[in-house]
Amino acid sequence: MLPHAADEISRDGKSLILAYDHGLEHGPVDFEPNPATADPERLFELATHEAVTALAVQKGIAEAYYPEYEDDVNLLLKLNGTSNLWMGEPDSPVNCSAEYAAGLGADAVGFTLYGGSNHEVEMAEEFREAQEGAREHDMGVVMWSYPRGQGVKNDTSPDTISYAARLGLELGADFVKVKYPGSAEAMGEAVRMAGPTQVVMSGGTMRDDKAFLRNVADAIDAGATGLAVGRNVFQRDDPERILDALEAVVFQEVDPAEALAI
Ligand code: FBP
Repeated sequence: MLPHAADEISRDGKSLILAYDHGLEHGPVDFEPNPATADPERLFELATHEAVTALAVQKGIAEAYYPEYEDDVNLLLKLNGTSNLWMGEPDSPVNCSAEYAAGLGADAVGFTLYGGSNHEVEMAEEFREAQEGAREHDMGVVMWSYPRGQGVKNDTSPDTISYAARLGLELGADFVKVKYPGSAEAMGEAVRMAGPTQVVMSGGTMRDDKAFLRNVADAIDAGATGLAVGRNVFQRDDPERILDALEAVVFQEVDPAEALAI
């Protein structure tokens, strides 16, 4: 049974978070494959698709666009984020408080933690503030748990991803978003380490439909409860088509090959 706060951005215990913080994290280059997606309105429209349980955006986008969509889209507000222009040790400045997110109507908050970075200590302290603020306002907490920096040799090795998943549990996240560790077995171990914290798989750079859906199905089979995906949806020519297939694979557990034929 999910805590109420986590339930807000799930459906039947599964979640499909559409991530759209790329304008900050990577810059306009991520919109090049599908130029219409530079307009946040396009993503809010996509987020009304039945498969999408929440849209993750930064504060400025939420302020400008969410009022029009608050009845149709669940808002996952990222509280920190960093640009690709930053060349230092991984860090992610906090740009919004949990209180402010609640005022914007957020159902959940998102927070990036770079375990292993020289900035891990400050980031963990900032996460504490975000997590406790979210609890006060009955909002779910999603940790983008991305170990990287000087202390991390391989940021997608099974051991690293298991540790990333465990950080979510230890620090009080409802969901922990991790990169795929390369096999269903390793994903299963990460899920085990996360205990009651739900593991959602990160989308990554764009892959062909079949490979991507197979990867998603493997993660779900291994116990992940969904995914948080950006580029593998919005960079496609027809994002609605992949959302239809994801609805089948994530929520109906349809085989990927069959889902593509739907
Ligand atoms: P994708 O599905 O496009 O990989 O997005 C997931 C995400 O976590 C985004 O929320 C974020 O902008 C991006 O990946 C960060 O990726 P990285 O820091 O690895 O470049």
